[in-house]
Amino acid sequence: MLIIQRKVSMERTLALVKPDGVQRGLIGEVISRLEHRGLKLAAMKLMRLDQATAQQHYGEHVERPFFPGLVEFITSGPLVAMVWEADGAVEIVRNTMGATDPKNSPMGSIRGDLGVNIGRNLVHGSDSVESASREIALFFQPGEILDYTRSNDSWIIEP
Ligand code: DAT
Ligand code: MG
Repeated sequence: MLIIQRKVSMERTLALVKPDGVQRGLIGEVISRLEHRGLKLAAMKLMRLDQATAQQHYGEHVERPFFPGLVEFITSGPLVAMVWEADGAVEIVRNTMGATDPKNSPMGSIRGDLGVNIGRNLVHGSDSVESASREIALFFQPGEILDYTRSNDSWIIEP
């Protein structure tokens, strides 16, 4: 009997190039780092976030003093929203981005190499699988997230 084994669905995470990254011409740099790492791009769009979505996205920080400035900043211009896929995508994307404050972020990380200020830290990555599914649903319709085969997968992931 032939048993067709479906591949276990890969972990997905939301990544953003925030408005500072777009204005500084760092969209390609961020995408390159995530692509070169071996993550697989499942969705991407350039968009401007409205107030309500921004407040929902950063809902966990609503009581923090930096919240109004954060919402103003994230809605201040276009950003690039992406869904990246890998076994452990949440952790891999967070590690590739570095610490929240670029001052404490190691060299080699996106924030450590490219930023100096916590309020202009260029990128966002979901902090857990639960946050990822909530955030992905805020930014993307299910039909905008693509499932496809990448021909070099066996050179990145041991089958
Ligand atoms: P992260 O983006 O690493 O998940 P977070 O969820 O704690 O960090 O905070 C969300 C964003 O809010 C962060 O990317 C930058 C901003 N932020 C966090 N702490 C801040 C602070 N103390 N002052 C100014 N902005 C801050
Ligand atoms: Mg966070």
